[in-house]
Order: sequence, then C-alpha cells, then structure tokens
Amino acid sequence: MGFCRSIAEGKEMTMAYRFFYWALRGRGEQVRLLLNELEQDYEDVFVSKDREFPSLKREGAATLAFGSVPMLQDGDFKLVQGPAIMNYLGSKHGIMPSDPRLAAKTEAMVLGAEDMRMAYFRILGKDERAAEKRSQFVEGDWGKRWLAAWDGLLELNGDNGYLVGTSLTQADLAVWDALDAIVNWIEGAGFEKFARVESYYESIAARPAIAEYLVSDRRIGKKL
Ligand SMILES: N[C@@H](CCC(=O)N[C@@H](CS)C(=O)NCC(=O)O)C(=O)O
Repeated sequence: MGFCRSIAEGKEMTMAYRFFYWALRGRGEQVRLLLNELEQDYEDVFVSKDREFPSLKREGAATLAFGSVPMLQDGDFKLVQGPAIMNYLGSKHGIMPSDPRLAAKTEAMVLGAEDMRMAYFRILGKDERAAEKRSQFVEGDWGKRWLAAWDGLLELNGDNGYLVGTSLTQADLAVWDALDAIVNWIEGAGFEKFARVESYYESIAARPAIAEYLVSDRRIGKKL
C-alpha cells in the first residue's frame, strides 16, 4: 500500500489522499479507479451541493480554483480539474511515460476521454429531446467518432491492450471509465463491430485491483 508520508515530531505519519466530489461517478470515478489501480489509500469526501460545496467555495482559489469539483488533496497540495488530477497521479506514481512525446499523447488521450464524457453528459436527461439526442448519438458519433477513434489508437499502438506505450497509463482508466458509463447508461450503445475496443475494455476491467474495486461496496457504480 502506498502512502504520502511526512515526518512530524520525529514520528512518521501516513496521509491518505482526500478526494472531493459528489457521491456520483460523473467526473470523479476515473480518479477513484486510478487510485485503486495504484493501490493508494484515499478518503472519498462526498461533497453535497448545499452543505460542503458552498463552504469549500468560500475558501477561494487555494481550494476550488474554478469553483468546481473534483478536487484532490495530497497533504497541503490541492488540485482541481479531473484531467490534471489524472495526470498528476500518473506522473507521481510512475505510470506516466517519461518520453515527452508519449507523455503528451497520454495527456491528449485523457482529454479525449473527457471530450467523450462531455458528449455523454450532454445527452443525459429525462425529456423526449434528450431521448432523441441519445438515439442520434448511438447511431452517429458513438461508433463513427468515438469507438472508431479508440479502435484506431489501439491499433496504432501495436494492439497491445494499452493506448500509449507498453503498459497501463492514466489514459487507459480515463477512457475505460467513459466507455463504461456510456455502455451502461445509454440504451443501445454497445461495442458493435469494434471487437478490439471491447477486448481492451474487458482486459482493463479484469486487472486485479480494478476487478476488486468494481465489485466492492466502495464503488459508486450504480449512480451516474
Ligand atoms: N473541467 C472541469 C469541470 C469541472 C466541473 O464542471 N465540475 C462540476 C461538477 S461535475 C461542478 O463542480 N460544477 C459546479 C456547480 O455545479 O456549481 C473538470 O474536468 O474537473
């Protein structure tokens, strides 16, 4: 188990990460997946809109720099923006490639996952218009844009089960989480003819730490 360690009064203390987000998957789940994969101790601080959120916002720029969650606290360091949190953890725990080009590609893919997640957020809703947008998405961008993109990127990386390089990066979990949200929550969105993306999705889900987390009580998996 990895910890953030500090020395206080001659004694070694362990400090777990604190992760601030709603009690939802949303933009937070990718970070929780990554912390689990990295076997890091963390506390889920579930922020509620009418209680903790206003008081965190009152702390100003040092806490929620843009007035939004997610926020990761690592000791006295606080970081916002989901993709930046993913890249920080990837780089701090040594899964971010050291080659600058591969590192930049990894970041680009975390942002690509974020774009896909945003496309998914935009079609959620209970009204008829939202339902219509969902079927347009399933018929259109889901396969033609997103699955085709991940398929091409996996092939380009040598079909080795990772998006960048020869081992797992934070991008794989960012992408996995957005794929998982869509296939579970958008009716009709499957992997269709994209067998490569499907087997990639399954192989990430089968990683021991991820598989354990996915069935644990800790997971917010049943909520959007
Ligand atoms: N680009 C930011 C977007 C953050 C964001 O919009 N967070 C939402 C929750 S998912 C939020 O805090 N909204 C503020 C509000 O609802 O007042 C990120 O990726 O972290």
